Amino acid sequence: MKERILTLLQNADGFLSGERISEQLGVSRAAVWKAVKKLREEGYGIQSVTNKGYRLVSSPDLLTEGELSPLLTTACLGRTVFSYEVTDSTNRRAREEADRGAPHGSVFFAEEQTGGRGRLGRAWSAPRGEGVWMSVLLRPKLAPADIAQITLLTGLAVCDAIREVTGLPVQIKWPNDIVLDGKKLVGILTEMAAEEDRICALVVGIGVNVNNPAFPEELKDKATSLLLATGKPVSRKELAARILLRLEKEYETFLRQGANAAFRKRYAERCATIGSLVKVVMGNEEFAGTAIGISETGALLVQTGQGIRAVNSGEVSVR
Ligand code: BT5
Repeated sequence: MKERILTLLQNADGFLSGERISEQLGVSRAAVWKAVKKLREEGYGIQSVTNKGYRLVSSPDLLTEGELSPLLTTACLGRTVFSYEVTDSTNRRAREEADRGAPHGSVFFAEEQTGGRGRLGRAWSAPRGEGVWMSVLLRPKLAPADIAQITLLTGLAVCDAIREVTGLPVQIKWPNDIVLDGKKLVGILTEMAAEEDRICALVVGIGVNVNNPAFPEELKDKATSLLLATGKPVSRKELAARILLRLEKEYETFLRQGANAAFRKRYAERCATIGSLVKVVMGNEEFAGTAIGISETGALLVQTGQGIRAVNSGEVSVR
């Protein structure tokens, strides 16, 4: 009901009388008034003038279907939206809904995550309303080995989307971070549900620090946000719409061409790790070298004194 009134107001050219709304939706004037009150509580600016009716004057920066869909230009990603005020982790929610049959391209947003996840059981800080905390459900016809590439192409998509919206020279830190001046702005967590050698569902979790005014003590020196970098608030819904468009393009190109030379070149141009001296820790082993590129399977290629090593996983730090 509330959503239907919002759509009417969004599409109206000026004022819409309470009578028209109640007629169109087949509900009482009192019900219209109650829904308008609820929308105002959510942050919508709705003007009401006697004898004229209601007019939408401003909308909050919410990651909901109603706010996102007018901005979306994708064919598929974000056409089904799940929005939560508070949840533990959008990645967990996405996996749950994937089991219940949610379609390819579904997107899960939370205003706040109480159990946001990073890799290897690490935690992701996701305070209320400050970032884009989202997960995208993909149902690709790919082998589990291709999952690394999905993380890389997501990094490239998010990096380009942030550059387009803010103009900031953000860069990728292989494999799953986006950084600005050496501080972490975005983390990506790709998880999958696979059966034998087939991926059933892939959940791509993306956490972007957007309007965080500050960070907890333990993150203060290593994290940053778009607000801290630009000095002004950035629209989360516009950024989310742009990320989805870029991600859809990268994903479709990957399905057609794989991680071909053109992709690897574009990735290298955006990647702060490539061209740097790095230290790699893989299990008990530790070595240093110069990162020179990525392989066709998404591994980081490191030139060492003993030749080129391909790093599939492990901790890589820029020296
Ligand atoms: C990541 O892990 O960077 C992946 C983060 C993915 C988060 C998204 S949010 C939506 C979706 N739902 C989820 O539950 N997760 C995804 P990793 O590379 O392991 O980095 C984790 C480390 O980053 C932590 O141990 C902290 O040191 C640091 N960290 C935590 N929160 C941060 C934040 N908001 N900004 C910058 N750094 C942070």
